[in-house]
Parts: sequence; structure tokens; C-alpha cells
Amino acid sequence: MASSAIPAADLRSFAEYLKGCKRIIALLGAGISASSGLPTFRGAGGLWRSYEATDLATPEAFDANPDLVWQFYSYRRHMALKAQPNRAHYALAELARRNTDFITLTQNVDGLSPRANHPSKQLHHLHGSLFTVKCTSFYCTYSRENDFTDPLVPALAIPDNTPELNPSTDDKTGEVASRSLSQALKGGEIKEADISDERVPLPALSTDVLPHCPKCKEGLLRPGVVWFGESLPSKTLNQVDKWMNAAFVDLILVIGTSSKVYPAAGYVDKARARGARVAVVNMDRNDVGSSGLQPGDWFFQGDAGTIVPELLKGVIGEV
Ligand code: BJW
Repeated sequence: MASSAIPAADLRSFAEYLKGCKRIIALLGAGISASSGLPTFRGAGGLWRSYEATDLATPEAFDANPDLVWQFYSYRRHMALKAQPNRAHYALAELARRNTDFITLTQNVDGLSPRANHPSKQLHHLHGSLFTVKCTSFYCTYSRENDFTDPLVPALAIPDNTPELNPSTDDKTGEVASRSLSQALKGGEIKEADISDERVPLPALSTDVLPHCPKCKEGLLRPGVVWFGESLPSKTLNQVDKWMNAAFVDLILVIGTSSKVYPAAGYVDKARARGARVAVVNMDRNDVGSSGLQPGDWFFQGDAGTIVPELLKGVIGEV
């Protein structure tokens, strides 16, 4: 049973505290969606065709190789659409319905929290969405949200000989899906320990066949996500700051993030400074952020999809 993995005393003290909490914030990272079988960014689940996923998440990578970066994002869109929200996404959505002073900041771009019907006013997307596209032309402001077309253009279709990219909730770390991504264009059978060190040549795609702006007709479209060196959406940051500064904060839940990317990771210390106790849910005990754990914090080690519903059960019931 899920709860047996959580030390009983910690579960009890957390559940007791949670019942008295009013203002709660959650910070989500790729680990919550690893519970749905999607790859993470760092660690074993963080390779795509032997590229570091984070090397592809930059404006420089897109400028230099828009076809490589578009293929990376096209696979990610495809996998995210096939994945299903897990019990952690549903549990947080339910907590939001029961407590309108609970907000969630997600770094994830996969759309799984909205698909779990998380109330949208209480969900802030810090790093954008895979399903937004925007024009790269300096002179054009075109942007389109909630475009779930797969593939976006014929050239980005997943080749027929690709092993099925089926994220599975049996894969709690996203590693299997990450291997699928790595192997995808090889057309080969995916074996358990098969993470290639070679960079397999991608089909070179001419810029002409990549998605273009329907408004200005000239600019290349790009994924509506936030890459390294880019600003996070200012409207979102302002809304979060307003909430944060309105009153003291009781609790911050830090779920499935390596807490290495800023400004997102900085919300833990901001919440702490507003009085919050911190509860971290992660597979890796080392991923607790730069200021570490402090007295009064909780660390729950394991799969978010199992642990989060267990932690929230006393307030939201079974999901
Ligand atoms: C499980 C699990 C299971 C696995 N259950 N857990 C201050 C200090 C130093 C640097 C900076 C700073 N401020 C800004 C910077 C620069 C930079 C930065 O942070 N760099 C650091 C890496 C050093 N930040 C930026 O550039 C940001 N922009 C900015 O600050 O603008 C202003 C500015 C501009 C110029 C100069 C200075 C300031 C933008 C950051 C954008 C990040 N973008 C990405 C890509 C998004 C699009 C896409 O998805 O492709 O966001 S990178 C990638 O990392 C993605 C993620 O959202 C983000 C965080 O990763 P996350 O979610 O934590 O995933 P992982 O893989 O790292 O961790 C998964 C965790 O899950 C692990 O801990 C596992 O153990 C765990 N896990 N299975 C529970 N089943």
C-alpha cells in the first residue's frame, strides 16, 4: 500500500499541519509528470537522442538548428498528448477546488495539470506550454494557444517505423519514455538498457517545411515555452508576487523538481520568508534546493503520483 512507503510519524505530522493550513503554494517540476511516464530533463530520464534536453531548450539552439529543436518539441508534444494525468495531478486539482487560497506554480509545459481539470485561475505556468506557438519575427506578435494538432506540419510527423511512444504510468521516472525518444528515429527495437552514446543523424528538414506564421507569412513559428536566458511571463510573475505578498504563507509543496532552475526554484525561499513550512516530494534525497532542508520541513522520498494523494487525503479524500 502506498502509505507504507511514507514514514508514519512524518505522514501524521504533515497531515495534522495541513488541516490547519490556509495559504498553500505548490511548485511542480518534471518529476510529477514522470509519474505519467514523461521524461524529465536531468539525470537518466533527461536525454534525447543523446543530446542533453537542456541544451535544446535555448534560443541559440533554435537559431542554429530550428529543425532539430522542432523535432525535439514535436516528439514531446506527441508524448504529452498520449500521456495521462496521474493521481498527483488530480489530487492537487481537488485541493485547489476545496481551497481557493491554494495556488500552483508549474514549470511543466505538458498540459497534464489542465487536463486534470486543475482550476485555471489557481494554476500558473512559469515556463509556458508545448501547445502554444508564437512567431519569431521581431515585427510580429502572433501567438496561438491550445493548439493540439499533432503533427503541427506534415514534416514533423513521427516516422512510420518509429517505436510507439507510449508514456506509461508504470514508468515512474520517465526513463523508458526518454529511451523511446532517444531511439525514435533509429526505427530500432527499444531494449531495456539501450541509451545510445552516438548522435544518430536526424533527417535534415529545410526551414521551408517547418511551421510558419499564418499572420506575417514570413516568420518561423517556435514553441511557446521559456528557454534559458528568456524572461518568464511577466503577467504570471506579477500575479504570483501579488498572492505571495498578500499575507503569510502556511506551506509550500515542492513536487518533482530538481530545484536548479531560477527564478522558479527561488519561490521556496520566498515562501519560507513569508512563514511557510516546506514539504518536498522527490525520488532523489539530494534534490532539495540550494538552501537544503531546515527544521520543520518534511522530505517524502518516492513517486509523486503515489505520495501526493496520500499526503492530501486527510483534506481531499480519495482521488
Ligand atoms: C521525481 C520522479 C517521480 C523524477 N516523483 N520526483 C539565479 C542563479 C543562477 C542562474 C540563474 C538565476 N536566475 C536566472 C538564472 C539563469 C537560468 C537558470 O536558472 N540557470 C540555472 C540552470 C543555473 N534561468 C533562466 O534563464 C530563466 N530565465 C530568467 O531567469 O530570465 C531572466 C534572466 C535572463 C537572462 C539572464 C538572467 C536572468 C529561464 C529558465 C527557463 C527554463 N526552461 C526549461 C525548458 C522549458 C521548455 C521545455 O520544457 O522544453 O524549463 S529548462 C528545464 O528545467 C524546464 C524545466 O521546467 C526546468 C526545471 O526542471 P525540473 O522540472 O526541475 O526537472 P528536472 O529534470 O531537473 O528534475 C526532475 C526531478 O524530478 C528530479 O529531482 C527527480 O529526482 C524528480 N523525479 N521522477 C517524484 N516519479
